Amino acid sequence: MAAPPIRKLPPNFLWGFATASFQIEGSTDADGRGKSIWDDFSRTPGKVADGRNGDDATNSYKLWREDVALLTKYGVKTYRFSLSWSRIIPLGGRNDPINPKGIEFYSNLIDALLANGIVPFVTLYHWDLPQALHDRYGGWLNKDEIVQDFTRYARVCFEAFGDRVKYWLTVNEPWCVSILGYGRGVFAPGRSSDRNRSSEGDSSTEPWIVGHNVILSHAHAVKAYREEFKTKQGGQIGITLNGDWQMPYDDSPENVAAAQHALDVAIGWYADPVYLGHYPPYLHQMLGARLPTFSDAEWKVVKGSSDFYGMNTYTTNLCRAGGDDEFQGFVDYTFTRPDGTQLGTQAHCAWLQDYAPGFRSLLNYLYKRYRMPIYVTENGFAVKNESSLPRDLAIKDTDRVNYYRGVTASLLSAINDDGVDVRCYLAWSLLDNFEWADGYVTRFGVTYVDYATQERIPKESSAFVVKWFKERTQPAVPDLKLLSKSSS
Ligand code: GBH
Repeated sequence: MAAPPIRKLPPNFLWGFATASFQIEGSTDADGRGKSIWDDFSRTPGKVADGRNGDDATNSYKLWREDVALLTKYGVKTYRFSLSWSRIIPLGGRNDPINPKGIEFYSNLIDALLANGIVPFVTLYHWDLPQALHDRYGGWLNKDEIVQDFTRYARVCFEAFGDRVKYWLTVNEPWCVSILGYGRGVFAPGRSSDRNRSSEGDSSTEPWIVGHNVILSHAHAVKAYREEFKTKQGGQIGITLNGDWQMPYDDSPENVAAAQHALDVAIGWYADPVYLGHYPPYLHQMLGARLPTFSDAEWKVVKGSSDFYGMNTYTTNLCRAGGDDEFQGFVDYTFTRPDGTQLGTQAHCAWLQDYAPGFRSLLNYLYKRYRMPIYVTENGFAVKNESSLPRDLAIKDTDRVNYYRGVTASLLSAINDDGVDVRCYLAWSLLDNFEWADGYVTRFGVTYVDYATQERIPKESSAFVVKWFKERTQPAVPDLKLLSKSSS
């Protein structure tokens, strides 16, 4: 009997891989780049697990042509990367000079992608704030300054690249920017009330202020795009939020409520203002006067300030009421079910297990609540102990293949059976890279990076993802005009 026909993805579905500037570029002092808050933070002993930093990363500032060749070989439709603010405006501010070399670097990358039929999907901010803005006025803590400086930076990028870039993300994962940078203090700039970790910071107020300021900065960048560029350039712009599926530990009412509280703090904190025009009631209840407020004029800018829902997701948590972690909404996360079994295969990071049904549930939840087309802008898995294996074994990344097999099946069901409007799927990541506070030991790439030589070697997961999407979408079409230009 003939095999049933393969179920397709919608026409024009975008798929590909994602990266971020500080995680791959290296060359932190090349061509007039200014410092970012991750430069010195990652060089400070104790901040990064393996004691390494972002000075080299995957050397993509120098090897970007190899990265484009790899993407071309894979045959992706799109590539998501982020711009380094401090390469483009080394001191970051609205009156500071633009660095032509920074513009040139990204301009060449964009041309090379287009020449190979790859749609550039560009993030403006993936955590590498110019150090000068932090030193000058406290960076994200200072609303009036950061909103203006971020909006000007965004304008410079729309002006320089918007003729060729039609997909923009303003900020990547504001929960991480706020909570990890200004609450737990595990990410740059490393502020926290925990005096073992940081000499400065107030974890009870700063993360909520930073989150608020990120929302407003994002919204003003979108307003600038819509008013000054969109008609001419015709692109789309939005924010992308981290958020894992939160499942009640059991069906007790307090744990069912806990799962919703976890969603409210991880996702609703940002998504409710941007898509619905208010903060989640639970956030008001939890924070009282510590939750900053928007004026009516600000709400007008914030509400509706995203053309799509940008979704980064990795795992599912089982949620139980209680615990003292405000940053999780006073909800305890576990992977251990009431019967003692594990939710799924454990990754190298403690926070990640493979549970594909959660991916489908999250898509359904977000689509029902926010009613926006969804772009999955990150999703991936770090195989346990991958770095301790010789590379010919590491590239046989069966746990990662299984992870992608599960989520792609969930993706297809969400689209075809549940009617969720998903238009893009980006796997994290194109390459193993600088995994922030985890250093280089945790690997998320579908391509292995041998850090001694910077050689890139496709893992089995890349073959799985590529084949799966190629069978369900139309091929990428090179821009022949640009092809001759970029090869000359
Ligand atoms: C993404 O964040 C990032 O955008 C990307 O740069 C990164 O490389 C990738 O994931 C893989 O980590 O409670 O301190 O243990 C994913 C969202 C949210 C995952 C916070 C880890 C737990 C942090 N992250 N979460 S902690």
